[in-house]
Amino acid sequence: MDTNNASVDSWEEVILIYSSAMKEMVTRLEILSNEFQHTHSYNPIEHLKSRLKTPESIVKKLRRHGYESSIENMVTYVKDIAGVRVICSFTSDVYKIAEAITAQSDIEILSVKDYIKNPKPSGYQSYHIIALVPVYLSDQKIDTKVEIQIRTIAMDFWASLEHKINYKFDGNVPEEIRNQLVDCAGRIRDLDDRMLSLNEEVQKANAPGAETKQQ
Ligand code: 0O2
Repeated sequence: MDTNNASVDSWEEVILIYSSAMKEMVTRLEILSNEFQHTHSYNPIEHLKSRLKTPESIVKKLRRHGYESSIENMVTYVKDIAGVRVICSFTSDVYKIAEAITAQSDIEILSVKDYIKNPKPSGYQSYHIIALVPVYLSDQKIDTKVEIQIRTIAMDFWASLEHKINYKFDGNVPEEIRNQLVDCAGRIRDLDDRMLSLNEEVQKANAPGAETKQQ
Protein backbone atom coordinates (compact mmCIF):
# COMPACT_ATOMS: atom_id res chain seq x y z
CA MET A 1 0.00 0.00 0.00
CA ASP A 2 1.22 3.54 -0.74
CA THR A 3 2.60 5.14 2.38
CA ASN A 4 2.91 8.81 1.37
CA ASN A 5 0.91 11.07 3.64
CA ALA A 6 -1.96 11.76 1.29
CA SER A 7 -2.56 8.02 0.83
CA VAL A 8 -2.35 7.28 4.53
CA ASP A 9 -5.07 9.89 5.07
CA SER A 10 -7.32 8.31 2.51
CA TRP A 11 -6.48 4.82 3.83
CA GLU A 12 -7.76 5.93 7.23
CA GLU A 13 -10.87 7.42 5.64
CA VAL A 14 -11.52 4.24 3.66
CA ILE A 15 -11.15 2.10 6.79
CA LEU A 16 -13.50 4.41 8.71
CA ILE A 17 -16.15 3.93 6.03
CA TYR A 18 -15.77 0.12 5.87
CA SER A 19 -15.80 -0.10 9.63
CA SER A 20 -19.04 1.95 9.71
CA ALA A 21 -20.65 -0.26 7.06
CA MET A 22 -19.67 -3.36 9.03
CA LYS A 23 -21.12 -1.95 12.27
CA GLU A 24 -24.30 -1.06 10.44
CA MET A 25 -24.70 -4.58 9.10
CA VAL A 26 -24.05 -6.08 12.54
CA THR A 27 -26.75 -3.81 13.99
CA ARG A 28 -29.25 -4.82 11.30
CA LEU A 29 -28.56 -8.49 12.05
CA GLU A 30 -28.87 -7.91 15.81
CA ILE A 31 -32.23 -6.22 15.23
CA LEU A 32 -33.41 -9.25 13.21
CA SER A 33 -32.17 -11.56 15.93
CA ASN A 34 -34.02 -9.62 18.66
CA GLU A 35 -37.17 -9.44 16.57
CA PHE A 36 -37.19 -13.21 15.91
CA GLN A 37 -36.69 -13.83 19.62
CA HIS A 38 -39.49 -11.42 20.54
CA THR A 39 -42.03 -12.56 17.93
CA HIS A 40 -41.34 -16.28 17.65
CA SER A 41 -39.53 -16.99 20.96
CA TYR A 42 -36.88 -18.48 18.72
CA ASN A 43 -33.57 -17.11 17.52
CA PRO A 44 -32.14 -18.28 14.19
CA ILE A 45 -28.80 -16.57 14.94
CA GLU A 46 -26.46 -18.42 17.29
CA HIS A 47 -23.79 -15.75 17.09
CA LEU A 48 -22.27 -13.01 14.95
CA LYS A 49 -18.65 -12.25 14.17
CA SER A 50 -17.26 -9.30 12.27
CA ARG A 51 -13.84 -8.31 11.08
CA LEU A 52 -12.02 -5.84 8.86
CA LYS A 53 -9.56 -7.47 6.48
CA THR A 54 -5.95 -6.73 7.49
CA PRO A 55 -3.83 -4.60 5.12
CA GLU A 56 -1.54 -7.64 4.57
CA SER A 57 -4.48 -9.79 3.59
CA ILE A 58 -5.84 -7.07 1.25
CA VAL A 59 -2.46 -6.77 -0.49
CA LYS A 60 -2.20 -10.59 -0.76
CA LYS A 61 -5.64 -10.80 -2.36
CA LEU A 62 -4.88 -7.99 -4.84
CA ARG A 63 -1.62 -9.74 -5.79
CA ARG A 64 -3.43 -13.09 -6.17
CA HIS A 65 -5.81 -11.48 -8.65
CA GLY A 66 -2.97 -9.69 -10.48
CA TYR A 67 -3.67 -6.13 -9.29
CA GLU A 68 -1.25 -3.56 -7.92
CA SER A 69 -1.70 -2.45 -4.31
CA SER A 70 -3.59 0.83 -4.43
CA ILE A 71 -6.58 2.20 -2.59
CA GLU A 72 -8.52 2.41 -5.85
CA ASN A 73 -7.87 -1.26 -6.65
CA MET A 74 -8.70 -2.33 -3.12
CA VAL A 75 -12.05 -0.51 -3.16
CA THR A 76 -12.86 -1.86 -6.64
CA TYR A 77 -11.64 -5.45 -6.44
CA VAL A 78 -11.58 -6.57 -2.80
CA LYS A 79 -15.17 -7.27 -1.90
CA ASP A 80 -14.66 -8.55 1.62
CA ILE A 81 -12.77 -5.72 3.33
CA ALA A 82 -15.73 -5.54 5.71
CA GLY A 83 -16.95 -9.02 6.62
CA VAL A 84 -19.74 -10.25 8.86
CA ARG A 85 -20.24 -13.92 9.67
CA VAL A 86 -23.62 -15.16 10.85
CA ILE A 87 -23.70 -18.55 12.56
CA CYS A 88 -27.07 -20.31 12.65
CA SER A 89 -28.30 -23.57 14.17
CA PHE A 90 -30.04 -24.99 11.13
CA THR A 91 -29.68 -24.73 7.36
CA SER A 92 -33.24 -23.37 7.15
CA ASP A 93 -32.17 -20.49 9.42
CA VAL A 94 -29.37 -19.58 6.99
CA TYR A 95 -31.95 -19.00 4.25
CA LYS A 96 -34.31 -17.14 6.63
CA ILE A 97 -31.57 -14.64 7.50
CA ALA A 98 -30.43 -14.31 3.88
CA GLU A 99 -34.00 -13.57 2.82
CA ALA A 100 -34.55 -10.98 5.57
CA ILE A 101 -31.32 -9.10 4.71
CA THR A 102 -31.95 -9.29 0.97
CA ALA A 103 -35.44 -7.82 1.47
CA GLN A 104 -34.16 -4.61 3.12
CA SER A 105 -34.99 -1.88 0.64
CA ASP A 106 -31.93 0.32 1.19
CA ILE A 107 -29.47 -2.55 0.70
CA GLU A 108 -28.36 -3.47 -2.80
CA ILE A 109 -27.35 -7.08 -3.33
CA LEU A 110 -24.34 -7.24 -5.65
CA SER A 111 -23.87 -11.00 -5.64
CA VAL A 112 -24.99 -14.20 -3.96
CA LYS A 113 -23.00 -17.43 -3.84
CA ASP A 114 -24.80 -20.44 -2.44
CA TYR A 115 -22.04 -22.85 -1.46
CA ILE A 116 -24.63 -24.85 0.52
CA LYS A 117 -26.53 -25.90 -2.59
CA ASN A 118 -23.26 -26.02 -4.55
CA PRO A 119 -20.35 -26.73 -2.17
CA LYS A 120 -16.81 -25.84 -3.28
CA PRO A 121 -14.55 -28.76 -4.42
CA SER A 122 -12.79 -28.40 -1.04
CA GLY A 123 -16.11 -29.29 0.65
CA TYR A 124 -16.65 -25.69 1.87
CA GLN A 125 -20.30 -24.86 2.58
CA SER A 126 -21.61 -21.38 3.34
CA TYR A 127 -23.99 -18.79 1.91
CA HIS A 128 -22.26 -15.60 0.75
CA ILE A 129 -23.81 -12.25 0.00
CA ILE A 130 -21.96 -9.15 -1.16
CA ALA A 131 -24.18 -6.21 -0.25
CA LEU A 132 -23.91 -2.45 -0.70
CA VAL A 133 -24.79 -0.74 2.58
CA PRO A 134 -25.42 3.03 2.75
CA VAL A 135 -23.06 4.85 5.11
CA TYR A 136 -24.26 8.36 5.95
CA LEU A 137 -21.47 10.88 6.58
CA SER A 138 -22.07 14.54 7.48
CA ASP A 139 -22.20 15.64 3.85
CA GLN A 140 -22.67 12.52 1.75
CA LYS A 141 -23.90 8.94 1.52
CA ILE A 142 -21.36 6.28 0.54
CA ASP A 143 -22.65 2.87 -0.54
CA THR A 144 -20.11 0.42 0.84
CA LYS A 145 -19.49 -3.28 0.16
CA VAL A 146 -19.91 -5.75 2.98
CA GLU A 147 -19.48 -9.51 2.66
CA ILE A 148 -21.96 -11.54 4.71
CA GLN A 149 -21.13 -15.22 5.22
CA ILE A 150 -24.04 -17.20 6.67
CA ARG A 151 -23.63 -20.83 7.73
CA THR A 152 -24.50 -23.40 10.38
CA ILE A 153 -22.42 -24.13 13.48
CA ALA A 154 -21.31 -27.42 11.89
CA MET A 155 -20.29 -25.73 8.62
CA ASP A 156 -18.38 -23.12 10.62
CA PHE A 157 -16.59 -25.83 12.64
CA TRP A 158 -15.45 -27.43 9.37
CA ALA A 159 -14.42 -24.10 7.76
CA SER A 160 -12.37 -23.03 10.74
CA LEU A 161 -10.44 -26.32 10.95
CA GLU A 162 -9.90 -26.42 7.19
CA HIS A 163 -8.62 -22.82 7.31
CA LYS A 164 -6.12 -23.78 10.06
CA ILE A 165 -4.97 -26.87 8.13
CA ASN A 166 -4.49 -24.80 4.96
CA TYR A 167 -2.43 -22.28 6.92
CA LYS A 168 -0.27 -25.04 8.46
CA PHE A 169 0.53 -26.50 5.05
CA ASP A 170 0.87 -23.07 3.42
CA GLY A 171 -1.92 -23.95 0.99
CA ASN A 172 -0.35 -27.26 -0.11
CA VAL A 173 -2.47 -29.68 1.90
CA PRO A 174 -1.57 -33.35 1.17
CA GLU A 175 -4.16 -35.18 -0.94
CA GLU A 176 -5.01 -37.67 1.82
CA ILE A 177 -5.94 -34.84 4.21
CA ARG A 178 -7.87 -33.02 1.50
CA ASN A 179 -9.88 -36.18 0.83
CA GLN A 180 -10.60 -36.56 4.53
CA LEU A 181 -11.82 -32.95 4.66
CA VAL A 182 -14.17 -33.58 1.72
CA ASP A 183 -15.47 -36.67 3.53
CA CYS A 184 -15.99 -34.69 6.77
CA ALA A 185 -17.88 -32.00 4.79
CA GLY A 186 -20.26 -34.71 3.53
CA ARG A 187 -20.81 -35.94 7.08
CA ILE A 188 -21.47 -32.39 8.22
CA ARG A 189 -24.10 -32.02 5.51
CA ASP A 190 -25.76 -35.27 6.71
CA LEU A 191 -25.60 -34.11 10.31
CA ASP A 192 -27.15 -30.73 9.44
CA ASP A 193 -29.95 -32.50 7.52
CA ARG A 194 -30.63 -34.87 10.43
CA MET A 195 -30.61 -32.10 13.03
CA LEU A 196 -33.04 -30.09 10.91
CA SER A 197 -35.43 -33.07 10.55
CA LEU A 198 -35.18 -33.77 14.26
CA ASN A 199 -35.98 -30.16 15.09
CA GLU A 200 -38.96 -30.18 12.71
CA GLU A 201 -40.30 -33.34 14.38
CA VAL A 202 -39.97 -31.75 17.82
CA GLN A 203 -41.69 -28.56 16.57
CA LYS A 204 -44.58 -30.60 15.17
CA ALA A 205 -44.93 -32.63 18.36
CA ASN A 206 -45.05 -29.42 20.42
CA ALA A 207 -47.45 -27.54 18.14
CA PRO A 208 -50.84 -26.66 19.69
CA GLY A 209 -53.28 -29.55 19.20
CA ALA A 210 -50.50 -32.03 18.33
CA GLU A 211 -51.23 -34.28 21.34
CA THR A 212 -54.93 -34.60 20.54
CA LYS A 213 -54.12 -35.42 16.91
CA GLN A 214 -51.72 -38.16 17.99
CA GLN A 215 -54.25 -39.85 20.31
P1 0O2 B 1 -10.19 -14.89 4.48
O1 0O2 B 1 -8.85 -15.03 5.08
O2 0O2 B 1 -11.24 -15.66 5.19
O3 0O2 B 1 -10.61 -13.47 4.25
P2 0O2 B 1 -12.47 -13.69 -3.81
O4 0O2 B 1 -11.28 -14.62 -3.61
O5 0O2 B 1 -13.15 -13.30 -2.51
O6 0O2 B 1 -12.17 -12.50 -4.65
P3 0O2 B 1 -14.06 -15.84 -4.44
O7 0O2 B 1 -12.97 -16.86 -4.26
O8 0O2 B 1 -15.02 -16.12 -5.54
O9 0O2 B 1 -13.48 -14.45 -4.69
O10 0O2 B 1 -14.82 -15.62 -3.10
P4 0O2 B 1 -15.56 -16.71 -2.25
O11 0O2 B 1 -15.45 -18.04 -2.87
O12 0O2 B 1 -16.93 -16.17 -2.04
O13 0O2 B 1 -14.69 -16.75 -0.93
C1 0O2 B 1 -14.58 -15.65 -0.10
C2 0O2 B 1 -14.28 -16.11 1.32
O14 0O2 B 1 -14.98 -17.33 1.63
C3 0O2 B 1 -12.82 -16.45 1.57
O15 0O2 B 1 -12.13 -15.28 1.82
C4 0O2 B 1 -12.95 -17.36 2.81
O16 0O2 B 1 -13.23 -16.60 3.97
C5 0O2 B 1 -14.20 -18.15 2.49
N1 0O2 B 1 -13.85 -19.39 1.75
C6 0O2 B 1 -14.01 -19.61 0.43
N2 0O2 B 1 -13.62 -20.87 0.11
C7 0O2 B 1 -13.20 -21.44 1.25
C8 0O2 B 1 -12.69 -22.76 1.57
O17 0O2 B 1 -12.52 -23.64 0.72
N3 0O2 B 1 -12.37 -22.98 2.90
C9 0O2 B 1 -12.53 -22.03 3.88
N4 0O2 B 1 -12.19 -22.37 5.12
N5 0O2 B 1 -13.01 -20.79 3.59
C10 0O2 B 1 -13.34 -20.50 2.31
P5 0O2 B 1 -10.57 -15.20 1.67
O18 0O2 B 1 -10.19 -13.80 1.38
O19 0O2 B 1 -10.10 -16.22 0.66
O20 0O2 B 1 -10.01 -15.60 3.06
